[in-house]
Amino acid sequence: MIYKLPELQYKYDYLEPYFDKLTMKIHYTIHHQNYINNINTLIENYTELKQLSIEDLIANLYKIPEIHRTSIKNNAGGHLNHTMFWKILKHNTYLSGKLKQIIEYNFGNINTFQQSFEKIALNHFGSGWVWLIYINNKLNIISTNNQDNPLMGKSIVGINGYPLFGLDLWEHAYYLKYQHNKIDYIKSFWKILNWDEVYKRFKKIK
Ligand code: MN3
Repeated sequence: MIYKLPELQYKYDYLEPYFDKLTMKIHYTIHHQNYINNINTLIENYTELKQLSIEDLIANLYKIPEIHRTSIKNNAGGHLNHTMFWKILKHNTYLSGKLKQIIEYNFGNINTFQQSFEKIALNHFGSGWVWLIYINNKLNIISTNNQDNPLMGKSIVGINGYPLFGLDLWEHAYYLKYQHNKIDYIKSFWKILNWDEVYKRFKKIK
């Protein structure tokens, strides 16, 4: 399988004023494309890996010889994380139904949930992602380093769970518009989080 940049379902300026046009363009056409180019080069000589979907590839990292394991993990993670990220961004969607109930059940209320998410995101040191993960009716907020994804499993991210959504905490995701004001970037995410897509992910795993 040759991994390809997934089509963006909107224009680079669609997420304005929260995520700016130039950041989106660079993030999608340069950063995401680079992860894809790298992973395609890295797996060129591994016939058995070439047949795997990106999800299956990151769930089977232990099968990869150590010499290439970290670089495959980083670039496959980068591709998978960004593929999810573009899809979970949309204006004017709302949290409702069973997902709203389970968030309230786990965190008390939506406000507390959002504050916890923001705090973990803000306190994450260096590059990484913050996630809402689901396992057996339980939700957790975690942050991971670099391009690690919760689907890589406990041995890599310290906990098991399916990622319902994640926010990119790399400076390339926000620095042009927000500079050092990382908290403003994090808070802007709530304005464009696509709850409809998150609900689909929730229903798929439940
Ligand atoms: Mn990124």
